[in-house]
Amino acid sequence: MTVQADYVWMDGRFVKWPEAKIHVMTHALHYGTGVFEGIRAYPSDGDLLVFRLRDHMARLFNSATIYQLSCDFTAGELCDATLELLRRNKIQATAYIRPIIYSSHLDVRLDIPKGSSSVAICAFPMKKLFERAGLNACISSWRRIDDSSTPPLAKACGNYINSILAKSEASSNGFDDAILLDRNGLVSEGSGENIFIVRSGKLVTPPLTCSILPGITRETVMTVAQDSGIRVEERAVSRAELYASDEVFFTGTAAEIEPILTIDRRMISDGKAGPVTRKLIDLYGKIVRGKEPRYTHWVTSVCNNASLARPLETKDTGRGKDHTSFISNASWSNFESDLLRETRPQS
Ligand code: PY5
Repeated sequence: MTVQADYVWMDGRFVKWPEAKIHVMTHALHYGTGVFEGIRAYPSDGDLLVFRLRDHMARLFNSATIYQLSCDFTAGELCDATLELLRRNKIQATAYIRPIIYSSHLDVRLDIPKGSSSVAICAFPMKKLFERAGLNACISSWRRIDDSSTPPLAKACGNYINSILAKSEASSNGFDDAILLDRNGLVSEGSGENIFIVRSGKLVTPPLTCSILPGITRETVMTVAQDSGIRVEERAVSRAELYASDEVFFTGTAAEIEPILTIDRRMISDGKAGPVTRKLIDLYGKIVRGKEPRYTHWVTSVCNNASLARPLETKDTGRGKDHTSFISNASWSNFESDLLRETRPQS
């Protein structure tokens, strides 16, 4: 699969796709010094709707802060640039959007000098991530990176070397994707997706302390499930518990909600997508297309340049009061209490 469109937005300019190039000595190419986002847009009633655009840009700035990467544009300006790029590329099909802030200086030194980063946005048509509906997954022999080395909380380019080791191993062994365990052997996430299990009608997902990316689809599913009366629990999940779950699914912007039918060749329940997963897939499909009135604040219209529910503010920095709205309050407080537990001296 190669992707393509007419224009790429680079540091404030619209550049023709074949001319959107960088030098081979670019720091980010050698050292992975960049942070990025994956965002989707869906066609709906002659319009194109971008899903949780502001939340993705907020996470981008959060990741940039962790690596001290500067950006000459505000989150609001990047949102506006994304909408204009989608219009210029005349995209009418399901699309994927890739903003990236990266260290663009040409040097071998490992530090990132102030003002030496660039920002670009690509937007192109992209259908499903997985060819198959319902996945055969395996537990990776590679462990997930963790907060003490390269924090998974940041969506940093370099982190993906870990995902790529896991995904390549899974593919070469005939699986669709890998599930990584964290340094303690607990379930963390997929190579590019968060993971949920269903037990007795309740949703369970690993907490932020299990080395996960705080996924925006994860937060969406948790909110929507709770609003629909499904109980959601964030807690550690063991490898064996995965095998014995009623249902297992991945969530991610690119993957959307994807059922996992087997893990390490063990069938999950009857080997078909379960009722909770199917219900969430159905709801998610409506929400991203602006068909669920309760969640229209999550979609931004490309035609009208605004959220269906409230106008887009263009002058925020991405670090405003709601800059962590992509992480639920419950996730943050679980994260904080787990951290306290970990750092408290053992009696
Ligand atoms: N975990 C990892 C390691 C991810 O890369 C992703 C997203 C997620 C979880 C899910 O996060 P979100 O729901 O916010 O998308 N992965 C990218 C994506 O666009 C890249 C996949 C190829 O889905």
